Amino acid sequence: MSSDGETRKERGFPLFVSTLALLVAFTALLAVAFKLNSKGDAATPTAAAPKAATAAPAETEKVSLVIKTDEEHGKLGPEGTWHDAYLPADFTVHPGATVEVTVRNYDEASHTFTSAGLGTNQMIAGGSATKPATTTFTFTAPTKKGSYGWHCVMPCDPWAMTHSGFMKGSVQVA
Ligand SMILES: [Cu+2]
Repeated sequence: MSSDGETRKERGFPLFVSTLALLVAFTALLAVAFKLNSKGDAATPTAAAPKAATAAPAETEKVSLVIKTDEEHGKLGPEGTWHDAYLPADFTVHPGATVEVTVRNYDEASHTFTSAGLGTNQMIAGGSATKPATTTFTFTAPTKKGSYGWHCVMPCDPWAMTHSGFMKGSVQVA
């Protein structure tokens, strides 16, 4: 490596030019940034839009239930007999949530999902063992946490209608 004066002088000029170029580039960048910034200020109303979007979305919780009959071995009772049942009969939702319930009924008879506490009295259409009928309904979960009972008011399986976990159950708001 040579370190004489001539080499240093030769090196000095390109260094000066590149420094100048860098300075010009930096100034240009600053100018663009400033321009963008002032543009952003002008567009303040549009910049507020995403804020409104994040506050808006309502929380929707989806619940899927199936109804099967005693003949389809819906649910075995503790006394050893099969019964009509909502599967599952109990589920949990969050306070204040919009709950979308989808029920696939494999029973030819119709049932209901009735609950004064949840504000629901939904008829569930009859289907068949091979082609279930699908009913979708929505309710708003109470804001107060707790256990909310529901039951089926259609005369179906008398034992199931009086036993929790079959044609009645509870929704936990937690
Ligand atoms: Cu029923």
